[in-house]
Amino acid sequence: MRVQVVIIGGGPSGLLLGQLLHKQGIEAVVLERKTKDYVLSRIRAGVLETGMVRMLEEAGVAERLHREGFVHEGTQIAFDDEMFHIDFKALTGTPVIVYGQTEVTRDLYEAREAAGAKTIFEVENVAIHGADSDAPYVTFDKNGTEHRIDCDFVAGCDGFHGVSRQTIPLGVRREYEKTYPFGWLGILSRTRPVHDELIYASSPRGFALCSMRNEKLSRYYIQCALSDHPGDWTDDAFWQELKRRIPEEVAERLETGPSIEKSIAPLRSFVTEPMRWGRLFLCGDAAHIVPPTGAKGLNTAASDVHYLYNGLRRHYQDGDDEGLDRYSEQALLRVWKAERFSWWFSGLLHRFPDQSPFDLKMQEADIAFLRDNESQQRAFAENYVGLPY
Ligand code: FAS
Ligand code: PHB
Repeated sequence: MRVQVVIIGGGPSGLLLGQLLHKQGIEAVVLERKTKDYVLSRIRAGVLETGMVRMLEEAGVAERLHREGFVHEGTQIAFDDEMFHIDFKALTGTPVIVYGQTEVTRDLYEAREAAGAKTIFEVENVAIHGADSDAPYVTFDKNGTEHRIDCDFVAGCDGFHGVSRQTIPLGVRREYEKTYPFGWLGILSRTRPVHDELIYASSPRGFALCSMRNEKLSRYYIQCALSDHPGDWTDDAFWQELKRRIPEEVAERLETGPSIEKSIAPLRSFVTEPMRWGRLFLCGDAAHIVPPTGAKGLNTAASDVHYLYNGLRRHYQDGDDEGLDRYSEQALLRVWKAERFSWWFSGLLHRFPDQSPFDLKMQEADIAFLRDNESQQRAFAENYVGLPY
């Protein structure tokens, strides 16, 4: 088998890239380790930057997003029993859209199937060969048979635990990592969201986030110990802890109910450089990870896809390789700004085990400065709604 581009990974990065390439007549096959149902069972991001929305519109998969997504013109920041609003629309002219990553992925799969584009699920032992040559190819096992696909390029969209990043030799790769001494315990519940905007809350007991998927589906997170397991938390214990971390007047109107999903995500900042090695290009979580505080994970994957898609399009349509040659440098410029914002916002709102009283005073002063200073709010809003591509 031969295609122009092999895309490893059938998450949002791989599917968005595949859909954009398909619309330009560039043939790509997606190799996915899991089943489609498994991919769609993962509950992850919830907030889309305008840039990502534009990418989904360009891919022709934004119709349901615009019908069912929630336009949010700002967010709430709560600390102790106080809460203030940051007005994205007034400060930047731009909103964000709340629409779950699961739905984005579902829309992309539906479009891919409608287009008759090839996705191979439940592949095993994927290996990339000759990435630093002019004739790369990918091998994988499916139902006990080894297969080979020859191609022009390989897009590594296989997430943090994938094979693509590991294919780049250690002597070539530079990795930067910061781990956080806590995780996020998240639940999904068929309850009415407690507020019509997201609430990012900092309290002496730790961070909490009140989010949503629709008018009857809420998504909540609380900072938890790395040693915690979802089974350690009953629904009631979660609700009681969440109420302790958000302002009293909000807690009083919190609608509780059974969790339909409960999981813990570790927090990590991670970047690998370069994001290209020969004819292998890394996209999304395969190249970088952010703590979810700033809602940048999925959205930074989208800007990687924007750069790579346009580089490939110009290669095939204009014989121009500048976009591909500049891909890593261009993508990393935006990646590091997303890393910085996510790291800063996580440091602002979470409680760290080794924090000194002085550190706490700095956090309080930082939050108060964000509350009181318009230029700080504008800088926050510009980062949150998404820096330019
Ligand atoms: P993904 O990891 O989504 O997709 C990679 C795909 O590649 C997967 O389907 C995987 O099965 C497949 N794969 C892996 N290895 C393979 C192989 N060898 N062969 C074939 N296929 C392979 N971001 C936010 O903005 N907000 C959040 O709240 C948030 N919560 C998160 C919670 C968790 C637990 C995780 C892990 C991430 C979270 N993220 C969040 C970040 C997340 O949304 C990612 O940024 C987003 O999924 C990136 O998409 P992809 O790059 O496609 O990677
Ligand atoms: C979510 O709704 O899952 C969500 C929203 C904003 C974040 C992280 C997660 O920063």
